Amino acid sequence: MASKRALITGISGQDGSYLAELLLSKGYEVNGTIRRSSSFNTSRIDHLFDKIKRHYSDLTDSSSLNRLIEKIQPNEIYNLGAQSHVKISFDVPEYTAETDAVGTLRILDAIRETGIRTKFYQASTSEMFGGMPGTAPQNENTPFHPRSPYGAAKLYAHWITVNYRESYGLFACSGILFNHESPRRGENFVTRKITKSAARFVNNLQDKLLLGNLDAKRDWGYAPDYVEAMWLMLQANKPDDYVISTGETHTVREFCEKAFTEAGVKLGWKGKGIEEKGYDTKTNKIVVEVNPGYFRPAEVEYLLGDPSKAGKMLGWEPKIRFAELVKIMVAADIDELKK
Ligand code: NAP
Ligand code: F7E
Repeated sequence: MASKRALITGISGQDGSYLAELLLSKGYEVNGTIRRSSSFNTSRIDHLFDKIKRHYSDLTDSSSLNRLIEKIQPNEIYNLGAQSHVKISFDVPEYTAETDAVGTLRILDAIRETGIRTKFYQASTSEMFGGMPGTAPQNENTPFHPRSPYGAAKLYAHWITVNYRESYGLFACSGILFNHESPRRGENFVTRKITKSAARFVNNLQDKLLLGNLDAKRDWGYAPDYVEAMWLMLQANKPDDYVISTGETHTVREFCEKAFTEAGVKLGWKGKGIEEKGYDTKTNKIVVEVNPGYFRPAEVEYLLGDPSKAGKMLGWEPKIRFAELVKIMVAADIDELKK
């Protein structure tokens, strides 16, 4: 008999899959929501097929959420489901708000209405800070200034989580997580796009990598470390909000250099702005070009998190940092090609 029951929205995503593995290793009964799709969308959790319970649901559908919460009576709910792509949120702002903002309210209200005693984790994000000049390193007291429909929707979800904690005494935590990556990262996020391209480039499967803003700085951590922080938040004596990050920041350009170095190619750079190009210093072949199509209407230029509260209160710290993260991701993409 499992010790605790968990419900994870977005179990088929990067974090959902790692969190499911972590909770299974701790003896939980793991339930997760998946969406109906015309093509398979469960590749990250197929290896857990007979260990987890999967349920069709959607964050835009209150009745399915109410029914599931009532039926499962989870001890812990992790709300990881989201339209999580910042640039795409400018194209589908209303859907992003429905899923990421109102979807969170739907779960909180289902908990309140049913009166079920459950702990709640909200997947908040450093995008809520917006990386405004003079605010780094960002911590739990840094003012918010979202720069995208995604950031704005997540900020509503953050505050409604805090509000339901303060209004109704729910054990509800908001984890303000900075970017975290892994070999399971979606292929249209910049890190995975780069590591996959580096692997393909050295195998003569790809000629060029087209990127947007090379100067943006991110505090990139490792997803399996970050799902552990989610769990720790729900094991604390009292609910609270925490920044989770590595305390190290790098540009997209640096990520590129490191990834190509891992794949065996030393990159050099020439030109400025949209004319900037990355080239293979051995052959002079152009490898990276800037394509303004990847620019965003408003950019978050600089993120650097201060995770000291999580260190002090939860005993959490990142195990994997930038250099090792890039190494893990490039090695995984090279291995993938060998298969
Ligand atoms: P991800 O890989 O994009 O996974 C998102 C999950 O949400 C997927 O399972 C997706 O299902 C599901 N989903 C999308 N729309 C939904 C809807 N309408 N109803 C129900 N589920 C829906 O994201 P991630 O990187 O694992 O991130 C997990 C959570 O943390 C997200 O809320 C994200 O916004 C947040 N976050 C991520 C980071 C990061 O750096 N990774 C940092 C801070 C916060 P499909 O598989 O069917 O698409
Ligand atoms: O962009 C720049 C881009 O899409 C990172 C999500 O998980 O983390 C993620 O959001 C940076 C940006 O992640 C390309 O302009 C350059 O400055 O990998 P990304 P993100 O927008 O930081 C936060 C914490 C979340 O919560 C989100 O859910 O890289 N960039 N060239 C590019 N970005 C992409 N995607 N593609 C490019 O070609």
